[in-house]
Amino acid sequence: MLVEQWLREQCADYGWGLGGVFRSRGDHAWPVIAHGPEDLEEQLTAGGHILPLPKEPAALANVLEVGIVSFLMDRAEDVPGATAARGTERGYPDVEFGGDAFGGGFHAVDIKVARRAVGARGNPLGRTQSRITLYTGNTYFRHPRISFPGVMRPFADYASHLDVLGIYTLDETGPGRVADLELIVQQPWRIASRHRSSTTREYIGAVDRIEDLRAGRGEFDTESEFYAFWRKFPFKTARAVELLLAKELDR
Ligand SMILES: [Ca+2]
Repeated sequence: MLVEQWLREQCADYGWGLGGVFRSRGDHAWPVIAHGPEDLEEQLTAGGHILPLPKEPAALANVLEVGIVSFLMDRAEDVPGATAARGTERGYPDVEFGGDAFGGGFHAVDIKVARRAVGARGNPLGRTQSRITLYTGNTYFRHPRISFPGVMRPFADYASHLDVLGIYTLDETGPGRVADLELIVQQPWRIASRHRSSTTREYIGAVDRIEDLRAGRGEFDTESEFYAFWRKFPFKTARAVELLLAKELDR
């Protein structure tokens, strides 16, 4: 079974389902009897148990990522002969899958969450508000045979790399903040641009038109062209790389 295909099938079933932050103290009579998920949500909201999720993009993205990773790990548990392991908070990847079910080897899966850009009147502009970051360019990606802190194994040891993109519209009114969540599964090189995603950090950026992300229509014709371009890109040398080099030179 191909991981990419499996991920697409799971993501098609994903419902956001996080309605806010739960606060244990509320203001209502006990016991609470609910007749279904909507009724429960209504009663919890009216009873003062639900606080809104943060609107700040990085914070909200983090909550979304945790939800998506947990969902995929649960799904992998149901697949005989599959393994799943969660990555570190700031490392790469967010989760890795392995086992005979996926053809052996390890598969890196990273979750990237992006907000839809909207115009002044709330009209969708068909692109993400900022470019999705595909990789940090000057560490594990630049030196694929080296083990870096926070990275589960050297980049080149993965049989495949896949991204799950979560594209949403910010909902200012609801406590869940997320509307129209769309999940897209792509190989990173297929949605890569030739632009950085940050002017200050060493980040490789994706194309920003949502239609292109959906179709896997990036700015490179082949995977090797993508790697050649971005591994030659004049990023700053990372501190972790300097330390590794110094250690080698002083041996
Ligand atoms: Ca991520």
